[in-house]
Amino acid sequence: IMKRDLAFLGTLISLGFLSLLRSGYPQQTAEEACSMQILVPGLKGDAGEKGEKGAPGRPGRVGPTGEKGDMGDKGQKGSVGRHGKIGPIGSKGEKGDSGDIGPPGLSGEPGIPCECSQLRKAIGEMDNQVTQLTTELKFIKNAVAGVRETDNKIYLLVKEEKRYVDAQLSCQGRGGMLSMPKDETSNGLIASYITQAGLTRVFIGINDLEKEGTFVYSDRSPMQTFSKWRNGEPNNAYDEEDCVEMVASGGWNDVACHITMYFICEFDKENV
Ligand code: GN1
Ligand code: CA
Ligand code: CA
Repeated sequence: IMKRDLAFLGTLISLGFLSLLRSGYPQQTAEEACSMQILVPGLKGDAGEKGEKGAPGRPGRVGPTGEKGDMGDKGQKGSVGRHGKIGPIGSKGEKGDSGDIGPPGLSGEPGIPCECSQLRKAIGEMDNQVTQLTTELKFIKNAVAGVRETDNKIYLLVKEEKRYVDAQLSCQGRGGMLSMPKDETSNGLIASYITQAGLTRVFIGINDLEKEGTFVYSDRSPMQTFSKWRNGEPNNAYDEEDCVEMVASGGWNDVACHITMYFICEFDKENV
């Protein structure tokens, strides 16, 4: 306690004393009262014993906000979150492989009963018509057009006397070639054609124009194992025989290309 406070305490004690005198002793004289007022502070006493420890004071005011500390260590991984919202529809993917073949379908409804006998009759009549038309076509081909045919070729006798090269050009102009007998069947057919026409010889499509002694067909294909040379042929008589004729017997003979005679053309049926 400071000195000033002690003086103040002294004044208080004096005043308290005065009021005590006034209340408790009303018979006191004015003289006595006046003398009591001349009180002065006494000498300071010896320091008292140290008092007991006071009660803890009130909590102080909240301090200012501290500075931000360093970043702490990374925490542990959290648990998986909830599913997010469904995203937008993606673009169309590529076409997948085709699936396995499915099981067979159900049986169909029973058909309407047909008039089988009538149909058989109609089919029979059509068969007859086909046979008759085939015969008539054969007649027209042979007698009118004057051709002969095998399974895949048609042969035409052209009764125009021409040299070999012109005969070949004539056949090509009709869409064919000078006839090329490459087997016994076609050779025999051409031979009978010549005979039936009452002829003795025709040009066929064989020559050795390119290389003497090497005979090829008019389509430039080489002669294979089949040939029908007459005895002593080919003889290249007079050193000028590079083209070939067929006589009525079906035999072949090399002759000069510049002589003229009838000829037989052949056509592929698939080109007709
Ligand atoms: C014919 O003209 P000649 O008889 O010598 C034939 C030849 C035959 C020969 C066979 C144009 O010749 O090609 O190889 O007979 N010439 C003609 O004997 O027909
Ligand atoms: Ca020759
Ligand atoms: Ca000859």
